[in-house]
Amino acid sequence: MIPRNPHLAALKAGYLFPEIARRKREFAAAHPEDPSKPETRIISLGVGNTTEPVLPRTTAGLVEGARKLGTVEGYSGYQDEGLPELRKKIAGVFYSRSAGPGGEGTSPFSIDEIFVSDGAKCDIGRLQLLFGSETPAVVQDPSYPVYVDGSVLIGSAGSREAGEAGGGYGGITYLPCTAENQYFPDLSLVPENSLFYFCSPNNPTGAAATREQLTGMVSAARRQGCIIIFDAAYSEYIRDPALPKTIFEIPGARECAIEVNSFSKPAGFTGVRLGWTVVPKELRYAGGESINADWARIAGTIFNGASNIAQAGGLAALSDEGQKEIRRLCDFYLENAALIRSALSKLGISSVGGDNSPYIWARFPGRDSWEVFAEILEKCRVVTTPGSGFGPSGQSFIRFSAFGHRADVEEACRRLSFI
Ligand code: PGU
Repeated sequence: MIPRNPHLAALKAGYLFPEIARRKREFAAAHPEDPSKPETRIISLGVGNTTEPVLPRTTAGLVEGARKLGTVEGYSGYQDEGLPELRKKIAGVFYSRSAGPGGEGTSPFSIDEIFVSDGAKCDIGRLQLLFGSETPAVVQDPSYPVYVDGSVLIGSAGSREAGEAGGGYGGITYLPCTAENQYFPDLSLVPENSLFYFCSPNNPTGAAATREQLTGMVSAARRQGCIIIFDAAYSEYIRDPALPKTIFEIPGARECAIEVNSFSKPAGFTGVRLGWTVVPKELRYAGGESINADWARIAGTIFNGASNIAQAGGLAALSDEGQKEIRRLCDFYLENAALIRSALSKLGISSVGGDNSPYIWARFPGRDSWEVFAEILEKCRVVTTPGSGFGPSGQSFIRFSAFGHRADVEEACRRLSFI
């Protein structure tokens, strides 16, 4: 018989979000909802899954994309790195300094530096193939669990405290991001020649890094020979104009950063599946080889491109009208976030986030996160995410997601007074 991949054994028991879904199912089975009593209905502010319908211009793009497939002239097959028009549009809309809504100033990126994907999570998994198991990984603690789990799967297993030396495997370093450091890590702890996963606006803390912080991070990465994997999945939630929306606003980032992004959270594409990754041509390995060329090789070998229907929807979402829709959708969720923060504050529970991100990070000093999760589920019938699921520094925190129908969020806020 064939042995199990040993890296699978190094993973923590289950992925965080299915574990939450399991506990919710268990609770629902023990406490069935009574349709005549709305207060018994379970409301989910757990997994960050969008809830509002895709808006009209974007929907029309999806429909048109499907319709074209049914015609001889409009039919298309494999797209590999993505529709050239979409890659050009992404380069123009997200990376031109001069671009306003729908505008495409001169992009610093050519279309062969923009790779369209089926989502940021999928690309984070595939990106790890570029570097192999000997490369140390560094993560913000707390952080989106895919960075750690993906690194474990590739063989970087075994974690160590920040600053400690590794051995054999690359190792994973956790950089605490706590109230004491305003949720931004101590960059002096970043090990040399490591892969630095960084998410801003952050999941789960909601912290959006400032230009000064990111400038410090780019210089630290260049000094230390690191590559930053910058996850900008929530960049469209940034409302403070002083905050950078992409790592490529920082001079020098082209030599040390890869950026992943997604249509999931801004356009409601969590189920449609569409994202992109930017791999600048300047990026090199220690031996001088091109990382961009290898990424094209990997994409061509184990990925056959995003759905052409999703890409037609993405193109529509980036039209002038589509971008207004994105803004509207993000504003709606940010209003939810404000309601949640205000409800928590009235209860004397301190929280951060929610102003430039759809997550609220609430502190329950001295408590175990899973215990608070269970208490909120039992007393309020509201599903949340326990902070400890995002890393050791998440202990005693709860993440509230602002993705929900307005009436559900209002009802959840009302019920929070039961804790
Ligand atoms: N990057 C970050 C930082 C995320 O929080 C998420 C989703 C993704 C990427 C995924 O992007 P896609 O383009 O849709 O692949 N985070 C959600 C969903 C949970 C999950 O397992 O992906 C969350 O609740 O954290």
